[in-house]
Amino acid sequence: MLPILYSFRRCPYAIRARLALCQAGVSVELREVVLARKPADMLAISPAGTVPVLQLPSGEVIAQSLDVMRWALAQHDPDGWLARGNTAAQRALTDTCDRAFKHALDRYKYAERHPERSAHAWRDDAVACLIQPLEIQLTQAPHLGGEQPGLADAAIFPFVRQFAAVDAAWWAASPWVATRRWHDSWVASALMAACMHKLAPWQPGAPVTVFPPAAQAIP
Ligand SMILES: N[C@@H](CCC(=O)N[C@@H](CS)C(=O)NCC(=O)O)C(=O)O
Repeated sequence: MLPILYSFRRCPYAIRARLALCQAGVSVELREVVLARKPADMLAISPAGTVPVLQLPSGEVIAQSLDVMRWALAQHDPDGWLARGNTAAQRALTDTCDRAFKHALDRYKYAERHPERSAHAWRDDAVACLIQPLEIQLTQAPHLGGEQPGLADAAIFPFVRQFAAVDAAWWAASPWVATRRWHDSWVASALMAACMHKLAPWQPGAPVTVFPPAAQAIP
């Protein structure tokens, strides 16, 4: 019996979990969720109802995306992501991504729901808290992990991807050259391609979808 991952294709938390599972080559049963119609099986194991949620064969439930990443890489970590992505500075940057940056990103993305400030004001907040610090780091080395990516790169990238997509023309002309290069290399990566397959929403009794696709699994 495989672990079961409830996931949503476009959710940045779920993308980071899938990136780590794919990097680790740890197979799970992937269940694509529609957030407006969460499956009862998922709510039964995780009443908070957020994705990703991983249910292990033992019954243990891992309901935080960073914990899913660490669990996967603890099984198999071929490129040393855990060691490369675990400095205090990287943890602080990941925390900023999940809190202040996500807060500003959601308001930049849906500015019409937050008329108290302009979209540009939210974007400025997002730049100040995460994009500028990222740019400083990524000017010194191509990845947060150094010459190679690590845990923090994979944890933060899906959120920057969302940020970049809000206004792609602005992003393409922005001064964040090193961060754009880093972002583009992740967008073009085989790992992302393997993580972004479109799936029909899961329903009870549906055939099992194994993730990652066979080529990425541990032989
Ligand atoms: N702290 C959680 C946050 C996960 C989260 O908030 N996921 C969003 C989707 S991107 C969600 O499931 N929201 C619940 C909903 O929209 O009903 C984690 O790291 O896994």
